[in-house]
Amino acid sequence: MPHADVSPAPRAPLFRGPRFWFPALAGVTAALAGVGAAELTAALFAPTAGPIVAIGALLIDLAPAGVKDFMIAVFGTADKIALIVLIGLVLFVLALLAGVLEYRRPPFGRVLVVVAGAIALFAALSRASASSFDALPSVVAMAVAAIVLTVLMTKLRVPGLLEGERPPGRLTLTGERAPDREAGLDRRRFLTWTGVSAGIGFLALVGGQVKLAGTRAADAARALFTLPTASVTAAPIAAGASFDIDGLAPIITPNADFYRIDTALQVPRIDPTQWRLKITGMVENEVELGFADLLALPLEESVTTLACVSNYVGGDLIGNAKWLGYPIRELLARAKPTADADMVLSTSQDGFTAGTPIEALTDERNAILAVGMNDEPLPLEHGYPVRMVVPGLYGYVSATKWVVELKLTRFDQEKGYWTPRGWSALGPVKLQSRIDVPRATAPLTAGPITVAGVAWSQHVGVSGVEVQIDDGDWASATLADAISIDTWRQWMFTWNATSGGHTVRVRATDAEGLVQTAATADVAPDGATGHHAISVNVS
Ligand SMILES: Nc1nc2c(c(=O)[nH]1)N[C@H]1C(S)=C(S)[C@@H](COP(=O)(O)O)O[C@H]1N2
Ligand SMILES: [Mo]
Repeated sequence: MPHADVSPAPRAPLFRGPRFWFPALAGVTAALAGVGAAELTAALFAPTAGPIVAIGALLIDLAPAGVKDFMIAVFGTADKIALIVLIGLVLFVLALLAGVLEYRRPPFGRVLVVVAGAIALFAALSRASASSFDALPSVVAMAVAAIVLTVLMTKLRVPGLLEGERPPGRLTLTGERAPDREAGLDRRRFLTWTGVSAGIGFLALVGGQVKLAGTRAADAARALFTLPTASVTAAPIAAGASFDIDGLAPIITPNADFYRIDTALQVPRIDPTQWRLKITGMVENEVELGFADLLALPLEESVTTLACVSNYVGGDLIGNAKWLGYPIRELLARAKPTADADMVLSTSQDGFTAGTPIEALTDERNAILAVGMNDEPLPLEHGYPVRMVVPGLYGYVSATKWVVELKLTRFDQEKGYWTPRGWSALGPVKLQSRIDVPRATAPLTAGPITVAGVAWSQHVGVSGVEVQIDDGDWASATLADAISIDTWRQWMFTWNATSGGHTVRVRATDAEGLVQTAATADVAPDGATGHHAISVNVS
C-alpha cells in the first residue's frame, strides 16, 4: 500500500506549506488561463469586452467623485494603468483563494470562479455600446478557469502528494515511511500541468494584445487620413506670444504631451466611414451627418485652451492646441432648436455625456466639432474622428470626445455624466495662473532668477500677472502677447533673489479687472481656486 493515507492528517497551517501553495498555484494558473483565453476571444470577437477592461470601465463609472480625484491626484495620467494593476492584484488574491477553497471545500473554488466571471459578464454587458457578442469573453473566462481548476485539482488529489508538511521520505505519524518517490513524481506531474496551462494562458493574453493592436480599423484609417485644408486659417502664432524659457510650458502643447482625461479604459476605435452624428431632441429638424459630410463643410482653425475641472492649483491638466473644425452653431442653426431648449447633451460612442449651455455653442466663440489637432487628425485618445471643443468651459461639460449625438434638451431634464457624481452642472473655467519655472528642485544661486509660467481666464482674457516673494509686495510680471481671450498667456518675471529659503506666489488679473482670489477651493464641484506658490532654496 504505497499510497496509504495518513490519518489523522497533521493540521497544516492555513497560509503556509504545500497544502496552501500547491492549491493556490492551481488557482492562479486557472485564472491566468481564463483571463488569457478571454482576452484572446475579446481581441477576435469583441474588442471592448475583455474582462479586465470591462471591470475597470464599470469601476470607473461606479467610483465616487472623491476616488476619481484621488486617482488623478496620485497617478495623474497614469491613473488607468494604476487601475489595471489594482484589478490584477485583486484578481490574483481571488485566484489564490479559489485554488485553496477548491482543494479544501470543493466546489467553492469553482463557485468563486463563476461569481468572478458573472461580475465580468455584468460589467461587459452594462457598457453603453454593448452588444450580445460582448458576453463571449467573460463566458470563455469562466469556462476555461473552471476546467483548468478542476483538472489541476485531480492532479493534486493524489494521496500522499500534499500530506502534512513533511519533506518526502521522512517518517509519518503512523510510523510508515512516506512514498517519497511517487509523491515527488506526482508533484512534478502537477507542476508540469500547471506550467503548461499557465504558459498557454500567458501566450493567449499576449496574443490577444498583439491582435488588438494590429487590427484596428480606426488606427489604419487615421494613418491614411489627411486633414482637409481649412477655409478659415488661424493666424500664425506671433513670436511675441511665446518666451523662450527652458521649462516653461510651450504656447502650443504638442499632441503627445497633451493631458488626457476620460472614462474610457480602452480608447474607442471608431471607423470613420461608420461615424454619424445625430442632432436630436428639442429641434424642428433632426440633422444627421457622416464624416465625409462634415469634412466637406468649410472648416475653421482656432487656437483654444482646454482645461480639466480636476486640475488642482499648479497642476498640468490643461493644454493649448490649434484645432480644425466646424462651428457647432452652424449645425444647430440647421436643426433649429425650439425656444425652450437650454442644454445640448452631447454623447460619446462609449456612453459619456456632457451638458453644455446652448448659449456657449451659439454665441460668437469658436465652439466646434473638431477633426484636427495641431495639424494632425485628432489622436485616437483625444477623440478621433470627431470631438467637441468649447472655449471657456471645463472639458467635463463641453469637450466630448468620440462624439456621436447632440441632443437638445433642458438642464431641468437631463444631466451630464459627472453631474450626479458630485460635479456642478455648469463649468466655466476659473481665472488661474501657474508657475512653471524655477522647478522646486532646481539648484538656484543668489542673483537674477527667471520666474515664468502661464495664466488663463478663458473667454475673458488675462490682463495682468503679479508675483510675490515671501510677504513682499505684489510685483507686475511681463506678459507675452495674447493669442486670443480663449487661450492661456505666458508671463515672466526676473527676481533678484537673495540666498535662503523663499516662497514665490503668482496671481493673475482678468480683462474685466477681477483679481485671482487667494481663497482656496477644492477641484470639486466646479474647479480649484487659490494662488499657486512654490518653495525654493537659494544658495
Ligand atoms: N467621450 C469622452 N469625452 C470626454 C471625457 C470622457 O470621459 N469621455 N472627459 C472630458 C473631460 S473631463 C476632459 S477634461 C476632456 C479632456 O480632453 P483631452 O483628454 O483631449 O485632454 O475631455 C472631455 N471629454
Ligand atoms: Mo476633466
